[in-house]
Amino acid sequence: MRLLTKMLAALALMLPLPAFAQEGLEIIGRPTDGAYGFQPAATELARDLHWLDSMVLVIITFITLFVSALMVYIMVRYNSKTNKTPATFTHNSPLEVAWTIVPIVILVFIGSFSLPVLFKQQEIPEADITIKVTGYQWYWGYEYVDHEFAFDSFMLPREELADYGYNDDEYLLATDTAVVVPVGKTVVMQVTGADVIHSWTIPAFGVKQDAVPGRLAELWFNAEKEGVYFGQCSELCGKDHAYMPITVKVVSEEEYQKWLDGAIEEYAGLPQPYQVASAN
Ligand SMILES: [Cu+2]
Repeated sequence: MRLLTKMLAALALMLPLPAFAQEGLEIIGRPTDGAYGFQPAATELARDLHWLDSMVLVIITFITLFVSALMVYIMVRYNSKTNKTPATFTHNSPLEVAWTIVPIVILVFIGSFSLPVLFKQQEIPEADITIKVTGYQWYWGYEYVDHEFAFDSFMLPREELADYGYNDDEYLLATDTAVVVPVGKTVVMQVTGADVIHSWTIPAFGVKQDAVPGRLAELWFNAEKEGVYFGQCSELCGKDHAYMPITVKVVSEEEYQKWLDGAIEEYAGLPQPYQVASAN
């Protein structure tokens, strides 16, 4: 009996404890079968993107309807039956000026809304938490640079989902370890690749960044709601590209501190910088 207790205790120590931080967390950022449109926005950046998308969609709809109506009108009014003697002129200066100026005005109008959104994404604010993420063939590595620990994150095989508290339909989304961040804090992700180009994204946060070997790009987000959010590698990176998902858990500050203490204990010291062995 004592042996069994000891064995169970040893087994418990081997389990990746921080992976269980999603207990009681709602799964928010995930694709929905048969749905279209965006996942619910969990950051200001994502809300901006959704608004921009709706605004551009309205403009596109008007342009499409206008052009279609013009084409139909011309087909009906100027076909060879109804218009036996076609006009022979080749230029109409006022018309040409109009169809040059009007699209310019429309593009400048769209740009005046899209550029501020782009700048908001690309101007990286002061970080509360900095995490370096490295894309590997075919998994992600995370380094909490402020606390000098790192861990890798692999997709969970179907038969292990339940062990980690996930449902069967979270297959291809859930990972063994997850990026854990506190709610309402500015997180800066430094994104790079170790072998080929990968791309790190969480759709509900409105962020996506190519992970290019030899370059360190940055993205930032400030998640507004506690929950579990999923993403998937978004740059074709080889045969297992579809099997390197991303899991981010947004938790309360208190939960984060608890997780951090456990994670530091479990992962501290990784990756080790090269050290020359001491002579004594
Ligand atoms: Cu990939």
